[in-house]
Amino acid sequence: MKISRRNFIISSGGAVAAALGIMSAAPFSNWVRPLTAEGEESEKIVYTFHPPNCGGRCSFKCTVRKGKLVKIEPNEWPDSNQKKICLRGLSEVERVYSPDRLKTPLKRIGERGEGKFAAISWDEALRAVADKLTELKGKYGAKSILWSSSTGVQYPMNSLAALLGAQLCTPYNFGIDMSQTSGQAIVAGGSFPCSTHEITDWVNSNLVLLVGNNLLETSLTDAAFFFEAKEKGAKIVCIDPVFSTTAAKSDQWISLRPGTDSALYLGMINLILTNKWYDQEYVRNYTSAPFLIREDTKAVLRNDARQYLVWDKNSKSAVPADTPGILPELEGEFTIGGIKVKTILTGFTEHANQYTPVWASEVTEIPEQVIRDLTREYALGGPATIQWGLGGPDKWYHSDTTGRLATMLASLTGNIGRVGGGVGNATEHGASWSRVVKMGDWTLPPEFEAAPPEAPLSDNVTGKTSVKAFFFQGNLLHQLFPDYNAAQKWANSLEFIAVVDSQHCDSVNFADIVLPACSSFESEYETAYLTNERNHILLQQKVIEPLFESKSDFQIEKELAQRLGVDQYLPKTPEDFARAKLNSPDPSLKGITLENLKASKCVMRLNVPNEPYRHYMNHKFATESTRLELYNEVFLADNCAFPVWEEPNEATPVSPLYQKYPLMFGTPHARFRAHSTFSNARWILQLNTEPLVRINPVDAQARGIQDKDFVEVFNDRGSFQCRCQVVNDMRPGMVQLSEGWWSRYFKKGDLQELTNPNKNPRGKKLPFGPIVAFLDTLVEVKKAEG
Ligand SMILES: Nc1nc2c(c(=O)[nH]1)N[C@H]1C(S)=C(S)[C@@H](COP(=O)(O)OP(=O)(O)OC[C@H]3O[C@@H](n4cnc5c(=O)[nH]c(N)nc54)[C@H](O)[C@@H]3O)O[C@H]1N2
Ligand SMILES: Nc1nc2c(c(=O)[nH]1)N[C@H]1C(S)=C(S)[C@@H](COP(=O)(O)OP(=O)(O)OC[C@H]3O[C@@H](n4cnc5c(=O)[nH]c(N)nc54)[C@H](O)[C@@H]3O)O[C@H]1N2
Ligand code: SF4
Ligand SMILES: [Mo]
Repeated sequence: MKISRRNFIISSGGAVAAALGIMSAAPFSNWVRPLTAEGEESEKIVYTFHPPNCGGRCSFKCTVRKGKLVKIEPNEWPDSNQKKICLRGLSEVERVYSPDRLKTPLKRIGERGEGKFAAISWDEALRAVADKLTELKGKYGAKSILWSSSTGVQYPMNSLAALLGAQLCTPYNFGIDMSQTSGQAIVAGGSFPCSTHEITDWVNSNLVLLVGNNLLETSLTDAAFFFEAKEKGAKIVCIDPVFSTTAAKSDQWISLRPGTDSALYLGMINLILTNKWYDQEYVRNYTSAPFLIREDTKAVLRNDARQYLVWDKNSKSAVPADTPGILPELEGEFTIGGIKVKTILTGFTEHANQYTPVWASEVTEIPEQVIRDLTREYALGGPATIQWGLGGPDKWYHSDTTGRLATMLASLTGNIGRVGGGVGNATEHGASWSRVVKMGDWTLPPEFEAAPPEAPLSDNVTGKTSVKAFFFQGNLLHQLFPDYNAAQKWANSLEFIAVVDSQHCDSVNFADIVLPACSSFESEYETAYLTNERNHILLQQKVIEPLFESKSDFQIEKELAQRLGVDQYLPKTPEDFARAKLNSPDPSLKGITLENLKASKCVMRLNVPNEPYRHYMNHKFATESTRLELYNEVFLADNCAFPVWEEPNEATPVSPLYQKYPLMFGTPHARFRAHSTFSNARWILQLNTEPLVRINPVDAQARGIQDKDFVEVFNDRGSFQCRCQVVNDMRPGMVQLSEGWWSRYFKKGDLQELTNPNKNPRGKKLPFGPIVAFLDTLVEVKKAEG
């Protein structure tokens, strides 16, 4: 039965009822009965949490009737602000039973990528994996096995990687989401991601700058905090080449040429330095501004004891920066022992002279007056916070500089360590007390350790690493490798691939052996996994029995380990694992036990203050100087000790490719999915039916393209075909299609074929490593033939 959108709305009171109504024509009908059946012995309520990497982790109240999941509702939280759910969560009632579920272990019988498999028994599958891994380990060494898992996987089989000595690639080695954070760590120090203030602190800000951050679609569980801040008077400014959902709800939208956020920041820094809009006392005390740069070597001047020197106004001499009672000069040039030096602030001001607001306006295509007004408001109207997205400005060849500059802006204006200030990524619960709790862990004997990755995950395609086999949980090959054709070629060259997933996602097609995992609602064990998010500890429980022949990741790891003879080192049950995580002296965990969690509907608040979490309030920074560093010698050889403007690697009019491929290709995150997860959720596909590549009317007209035409999007790396959507909310010169669509929804090809694999060599010096520049991509579009 096909239901029109109108019928869909008329025939139902709410999304769940509607969806269930539709399903009444489907085989599920016998388990969707009126709720009067409540109280029947066969019905029970189970609490759990939802794990996809949407930035959420909502707590769920699930109704199970006769062993089937029939209803999902938001659970109550101790902190009622957190009680949330979204359409994707509700849609799990259908997706859990999806025809795309992997039902049995599979053995590949066709070519890699072809998707031809034969069902085999668990014993055969596990034996095949264990034998192959043992063989390759013997032949090439354990490092030849690459081990990894998609984001959102609650039980990465990292222990088994360690027991084997395989190369373990964690999200820190993916080259995503940490690019600006790397830049931030260079200025502010530390290896701590997302070092900013909890979003609930925005109510204390006068200005919130959302830079390429579409939180109203990508951090749905934070939407209420956005509106609360706005109601309390924070001015919200959204900087985005697209009039996004978030831009539409902000107080001001500033459109810019994609990939030019650094130029905007440099223009702002120019204005702040030349107008002396910086916070003098803050800059003197907490930043490297008064330190001295040697004219000869460009190094920062230090004494023999490696102490940083400043010019003391009182004694008119160079003294260590932390000498009590001194008044460090912020600006000026001096000669010390025959060496000419100038303060970092003076050097920075001279450096920034080239980045005038007129220049910034030309590069970013933001009107000059807008840059001037924004800068004045940011510098003088604080507290203000810069909140970057992990999609927009983070996935470019030079995104580290973008994060560095944002952090320097906050440093100059005293917005780090100030209530209502901050810089970083608070959305997707990036900043909360949860991030600083020291959880316990399951420990293995010290002789077992996974090997560190030889390269960032996607660099393996160069063939220069020793990898011969790839074992992963999830959709890595499709999601985390740019230039999908090159990734496939590499995958085809490997001796062995095993994939563990609950759904038949694209990466599964490359596996030699496929192991069917449970969904997050299923387990062999009453207690599944535990997580620490949003200032709470959440527990995942068995809601229903494993469907088909699926097994939990825990069970798969255990049974594989048995065949490899190392299972004695693993926890016996997931409950042991959860208890190990709670076994920590951290006072925030006091009183939080599995028993208490179960009695508390699987969600307990950490023992943490009610105040929003705020990083750096003590103004102690984990840099070498313990200050915010405005000049980074580590980049002297790269000619960017002070950050410089660099055009994007590919997506710029100055690229030689631009003549052939004049459109910048954005792949934002969709509210309908978490990456590729929910691509196949049939309830959601009724609202978001197919990939529609977005194109501006100017570019569409120039190519004779009309709304809903089938188009081909292509570059030298690959192509895809799907329908287009002609839209007015996006600048000309770019096209956009949300990432994560499974290949089968395209008429031909896949968007991931087009994305840019080039990596900035500077990336090797970054605290979180090289960056995958997904957005730094040029394409052309034409009407598809046929
Ligand atoms: N619904 C949903 N939520 C998610 C996810 C999901 O897949 N679906 N994924 C989660 C994860 S892991 C991540 S990393 C985050 C990502 O979440 P976001 O950071 O919000 O990422 P995007 O939606 O990719 O991009 C945000 C905005 O950046 C704009 N943009 C593109 N290029 C530029 C640029 O050069 N400069 C600027 N200023 N803006 C630009 C885009 O138009 C877009 O509106 O979302 C998380 N939340
Ligand atoms: N072009 C482009 N590509 C991008 C991005 C972009 O902006 N543009 N964004 C990137 C970003 S920021 C991110 S974070 C990544 C996300 O990419 P991934 O980390 O791969 O996340 P998903 O696409 O959600 O895929 C999760 C897969 O794991 C499976 N899975 C989920 N839970 C479990 C579990 O518990 N056990 C097992 N065995 N399997 C499970 C799901 O069924 C699904 O197939 O995508 C990246 N790719
Ligand atoms: S998909 Fe994310 S936001 Fe939606 S219910 Fe699940 S955890 Fe919550
Ligand atoms: Mo991400």
